[in-house]
Amino acid sequence: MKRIVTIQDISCIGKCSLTVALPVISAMGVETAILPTAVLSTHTMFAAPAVRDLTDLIRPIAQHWEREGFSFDGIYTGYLGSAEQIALIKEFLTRFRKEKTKVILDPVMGDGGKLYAGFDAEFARRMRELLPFGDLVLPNMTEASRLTGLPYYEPADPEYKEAYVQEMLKALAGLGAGCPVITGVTFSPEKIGAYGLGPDGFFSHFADRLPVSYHGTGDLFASVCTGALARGCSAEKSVALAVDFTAECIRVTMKDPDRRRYGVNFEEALPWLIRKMEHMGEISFCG
Ligand code: PXL
Repeated sequence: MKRIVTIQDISCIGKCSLTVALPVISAMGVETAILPTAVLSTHTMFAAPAVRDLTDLIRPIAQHWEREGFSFDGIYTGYLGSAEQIALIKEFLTRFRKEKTKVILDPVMGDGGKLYAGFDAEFARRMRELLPFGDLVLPNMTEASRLTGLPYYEPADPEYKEAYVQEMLKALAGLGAGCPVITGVTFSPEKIGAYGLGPDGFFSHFADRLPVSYHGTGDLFASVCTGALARGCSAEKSVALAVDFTAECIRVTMKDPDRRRYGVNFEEALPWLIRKMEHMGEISFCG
């Protein structure tokens, strides 16, 4: 069985970061080790969460794992709370990234053109330094714009065209990102998906767009990509599965009259993901 480690916070309520990554990647048949960077009562879209920062524990955990000789087939980083944590993650990647290790970077910083609470331009500059470690880099448009310095446009803006998305991807690749994939890309009211730049050129995958937006879908997306890559899928197939699963989670959530105002009902869609995986390859998961 493959083993990955995911490095991000625990938001106790809010359905994001580790409370999404751990169940989803485990359900995909991949051992999921965690390196929690902080514990928050909720994610930061709620007002004034209680926070315990765990920056001081990152290096001792890494040192212990090194003494024990643990290794990882994948390393997936998500929300990081400070420039200091980014520096420690760089150190971690340098220690634990081996020839066959896939590194999945989700440079969580913002959405809708704005940075999340607590982040600034300096943080974005430091996040840029992680890009050369990434085999699959998964920003949304807001994050891609902050990483590259290119302007942010809303899908309704006339400048938001396929050529703009491609320019953003080339700029990310120019900063060293292995296979940049921008999430939440949309060129029509009916479809939304992901657009990437791999070794064979541009690729994209879209699903039906529902007239809603939920927090935590970026974390779901990155988790499915991580599980699929660990199970031997190509970046393209992993991204397509992640787009379809995210859309399925939103569909399921919309049907729930008691749905939360945060997060999606991914738990109810996990059987869909497992069924889908069974159909993706006879011999190995992604043959
Ligand atoms: O979903 C990304 C995320 C993860 N962790 C924390 C967050 C956010 C986004 O706001 O606040 C703590």
